[in-house]
Amino acid sequence: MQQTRVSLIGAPTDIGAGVRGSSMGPEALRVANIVDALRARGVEVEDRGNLSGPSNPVLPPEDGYRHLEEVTQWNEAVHTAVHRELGRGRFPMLLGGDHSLALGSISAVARHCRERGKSLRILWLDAHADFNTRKITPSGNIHGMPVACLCGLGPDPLIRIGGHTPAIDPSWIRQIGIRSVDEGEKRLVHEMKLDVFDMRYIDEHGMRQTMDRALAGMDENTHLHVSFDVDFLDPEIAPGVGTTVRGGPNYREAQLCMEMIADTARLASLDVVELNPALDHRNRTANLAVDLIESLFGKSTLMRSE
Ligand SMILES: [Mn+2]
Repeated sequence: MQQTRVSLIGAPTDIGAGVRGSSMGPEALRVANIVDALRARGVEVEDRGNLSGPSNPVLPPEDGYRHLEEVTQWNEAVHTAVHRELGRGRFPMLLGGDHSLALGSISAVARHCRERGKSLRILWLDAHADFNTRKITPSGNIHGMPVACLCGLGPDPLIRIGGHTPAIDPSWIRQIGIRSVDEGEKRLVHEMKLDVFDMRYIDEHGMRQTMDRALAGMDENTHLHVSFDVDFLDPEIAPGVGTTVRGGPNYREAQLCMEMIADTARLASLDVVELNPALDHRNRTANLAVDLIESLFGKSTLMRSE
């Protein structure tokens, strides 16, 4: 098997979030030894350092959006960087930053897949559906909108990133771990027929069956992208995020989720977002994120002989 070649891309901004601090996420992941952990998995790693962009002006919403211009600039930078790494045959790993950055990242992955005739599957690991729009958002924070924007519902500058609107088809997404959805958002998620495995589904069927279903139907031509919002995890194990919602996957469930993704051998790009060191305890959440990323790259907690 060809060696995986990962490029780390730091995007130190909290421009799309309501609570500040995820701008420190990339450095916390580096401090948690993400580079060495990946190398120990036999992965070739290059750290491309951090992208730069506008600072956070901390302004109220304007026409339903907070910081639209700044969010656009950050996402254009992310899009360019992610697309460039994919073109080099490398695995882009976006270290956020808040989840609005998935717009730039996933639009780049989708563009790459169009260019190469690949099909795309996106796993959205999150406590939230991130499917808000201007009309239904309570806050105007764009980190609650990236899935809607990717599906073509959002402000022009954001839905046009990558030059193809919509950037993706809703049928490519599987959302896992969802447990907090705003009222209007719920209706939209149903209208767009998003495939959602919420916590009730995971409680009733277990993580094993959830992942079996979420990963079903891929083949050797599928590019698998994971967008990992750290608030996916239960706050008991992952306190270092700005938007904790109790009742998320525990450590064992999260490990199984990551291991089953690794088993497919299709993972080709990753976002790690919303890690907020300002709210963390001794970098515990960053260490956990790195631990789970190791599992995504094939480190098994189980005694398997295979
Ligand atoms: Mn999110």
